[in-house]
Amino acid sequence: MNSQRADVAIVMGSQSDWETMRHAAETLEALEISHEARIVSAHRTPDRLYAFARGARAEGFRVIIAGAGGAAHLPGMVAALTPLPVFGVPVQSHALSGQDSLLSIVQMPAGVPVGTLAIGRAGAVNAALLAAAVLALSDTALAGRLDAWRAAQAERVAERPEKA
Ligand code: RP5
Repeated sequence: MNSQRADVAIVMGSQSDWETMRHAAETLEALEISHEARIVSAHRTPDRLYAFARGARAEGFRVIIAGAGGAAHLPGMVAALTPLPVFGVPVQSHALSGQDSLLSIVQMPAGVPVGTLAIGRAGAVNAALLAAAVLALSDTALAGRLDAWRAAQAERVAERPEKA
């Protein structure tokens, strides 16, 4: 195992996905969870995909967040190749507003699960929060930070709407 290992791998199909997937990275940073982001394309770099997914557990990753758009095969292929939990983020595509991404990721066959999140930023943030919840099961300090994050979120919600 690499001594520089990170708990969470964030993989994405293209540089263009970073604008969405950075929200997962920022949420993990806010919770002080170690993570590493990589571009791994199911279609353009299939050998890289195979090597990453096959080696992810040995690299020390504990959870994988995979984001892709369009014909979004990355999360499902990663899940087929690793026993680690995989959370899929459908990136909003130009042609079909991410509905193609969502359906490509969510309709996995029984036996190969991908926890599929919402399209776009909300999905990226929530994938990070789910990764945090998984890791917090065996990390009481992180569980405390996650509780504090949720409390701060609640605190920011006004009881009444501001009227113009
Ligand atoms: C997918 O194709 C990527 O995940 C990305 O969302 C989409 C478009 O990629 P680019 O053409 O912008 O590189 O593989």
